Amino acid sequence: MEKNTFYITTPIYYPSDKLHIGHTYCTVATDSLARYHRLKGDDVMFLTGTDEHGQKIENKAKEAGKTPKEFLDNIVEGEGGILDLWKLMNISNDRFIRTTDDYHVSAVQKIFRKMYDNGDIYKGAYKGKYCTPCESFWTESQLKDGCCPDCGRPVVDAEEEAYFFRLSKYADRIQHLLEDTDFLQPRSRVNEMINNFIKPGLEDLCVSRTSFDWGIPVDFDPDHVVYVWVDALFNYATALGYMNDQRDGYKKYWPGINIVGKEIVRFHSIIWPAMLMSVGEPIPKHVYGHGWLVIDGGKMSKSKGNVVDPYALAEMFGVDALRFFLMRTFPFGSDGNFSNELLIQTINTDLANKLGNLVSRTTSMTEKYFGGTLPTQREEDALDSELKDLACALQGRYETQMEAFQTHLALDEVFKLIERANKYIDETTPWALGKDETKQIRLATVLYNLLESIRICATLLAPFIPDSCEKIFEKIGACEACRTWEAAGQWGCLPADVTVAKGENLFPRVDTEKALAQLEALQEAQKKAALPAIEVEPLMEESVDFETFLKSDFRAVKIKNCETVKKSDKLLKFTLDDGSGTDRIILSGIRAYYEPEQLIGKTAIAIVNLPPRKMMGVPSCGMLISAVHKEKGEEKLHLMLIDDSVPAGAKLC
Ligand code: ME8
Repeated sequence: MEKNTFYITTPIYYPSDKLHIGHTYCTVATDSLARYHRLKGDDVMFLTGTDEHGQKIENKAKEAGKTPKEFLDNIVEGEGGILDLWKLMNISNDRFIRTTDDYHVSAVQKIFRKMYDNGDIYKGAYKGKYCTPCESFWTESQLKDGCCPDCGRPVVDAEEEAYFFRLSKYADRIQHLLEDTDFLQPRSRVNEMINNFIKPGLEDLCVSRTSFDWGIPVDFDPDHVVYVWVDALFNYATALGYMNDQRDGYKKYWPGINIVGKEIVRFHSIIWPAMLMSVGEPIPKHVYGHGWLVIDGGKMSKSKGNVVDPYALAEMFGVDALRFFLMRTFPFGSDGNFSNELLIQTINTDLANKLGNLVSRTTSMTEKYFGGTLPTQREEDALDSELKDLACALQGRYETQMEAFQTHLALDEVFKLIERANKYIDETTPWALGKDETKQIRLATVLYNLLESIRICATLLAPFIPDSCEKIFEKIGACEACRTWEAAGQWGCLPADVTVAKGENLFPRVDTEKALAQLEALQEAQKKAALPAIEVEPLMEESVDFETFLKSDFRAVKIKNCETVKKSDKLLKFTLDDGSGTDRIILSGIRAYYEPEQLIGKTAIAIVNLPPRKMMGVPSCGMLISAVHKEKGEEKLHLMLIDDSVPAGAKLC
């Protein structure tokens, strides 16, 4: 029988920085959907990748002192880069596209030309509002409080010669697509698109730029580079060989499903189908706009220093625990508030207490009472049917939710059975049966029912936590044939004389306090790392008149003695030769930076005509001059020391 094909994609992420938990969330969700379809026997093509052109990347590379390609290669393919992250997270993508790949570059040039030749792209002049970080042009009416409606940052007036795509021509067809079909999901996103973008009138879209170089050149007008969205959106097609012969599968897999975050739904549900209509290709089956993971109600951002690092979390809690948390906790179509407490709570409640306990109790009792292998006789009881009925109905319920992209609800269904099975243990009290010689067959029946429930749950959990489910299958003695989609809909697949192996604990409980402290320390370190390497105070805007300046008497001074000040951990007391013949005493708050002995005999600079000021009971007559700056947020101070050949009392002018 020919398999159904299933094509699914994540957005292609900007490799301008390391990816964070938000990107990981989308990729894990898409991976779970891809794995679910593979489990069902579909021929799956799962694509992810990176969106590598544009001004932001060009600027970042410059900042790093690298060429864009060097910069990108490091972030994408380098150690700890994007490919490594997906490997770590057990992402099962079949392909990975980089928009700098040759086949994509030449295909985009052909696509651009095709739209130009058919009259959908024309040359004009762009005057508009431009958001540099988002690389988006906006119309006045789309701005929110005069700022970019996506990121809220200020926009600038921009004008340049540019090519335009006739988006307006497709307005009616797009409106129909959004309103009358199930193309865009969840449905709640449709109104937003209609009200914010279609109703105010679709304007033609700027699709080329001349103000930066890091992009795909328009081959018939090389002053222009293809502006980000034509380049980015068509990745989903070129990766399958559309307009190139270096990749294949377009005929087989197209059209597919694009999973995207809510902020790029506009591009995927309006611009993307219009461009496909223009080149005469089928539009995606669905675009699904998932919600954001937010922190304290706001978006994560590097500059706020609140970006959550998936590497650190996976290392601390395990990859499957992190995957599970992301998929179990946040309803896929809505925003969700990320917190470390919630992560730990989910691991402890669902994985350790519910699933982990069920597996370990069942396998350890099978070992304890039957040496690991169940006898084959059975003795049914009325208590069993409720568990079995729930287990047999699970697959259908799960499927309904998965087909509707309601991954969190699919997990809910699985956990209903897990919870029911734990309750079944309490009801049947196998430990009591174990003590009674005459109840051995009943005990074997109870344990078999539990193992079967676990098998069905593990099969349906496998798309979410594949490695852990593999281990569960090993523990409960499930053969390959017991792990299939078909078997998940049937009761009684495990052999009657099944052999189990308890083995190690799958999901150890997390010590909340310890883990939270560890995470906090990690986040502090991260915040610090995000601080600028060197920070100096901005120059003063207020000017000082020359006369006033000349009144300051700066002198070279020799440090005759330097000592700490009793009861002060800040001050050093300096005895100075200022050339006058009388010792000068100055106190300076630089104890944290110098040992007194270090400074004796050195030549420094002091202002000597400040009025004396008492500190810790000692009058200080003047001030020593230091240079200060911040390094990674930490104050640094350098006492200004000058050449020892300068005599005491020499005036600085
Ligand atoms: O927009 N919560 O790339 P990008 C949930 N290159 N998901 C999040 C998230 C968060 N806090 N932050 C990011 C781009 N994401 C373009 C896409 S596609 C042709 C071009 C996820 O690196 C979410 O899926 O900014 C979002 O849409 C995507 O990362 C944006 O990644």
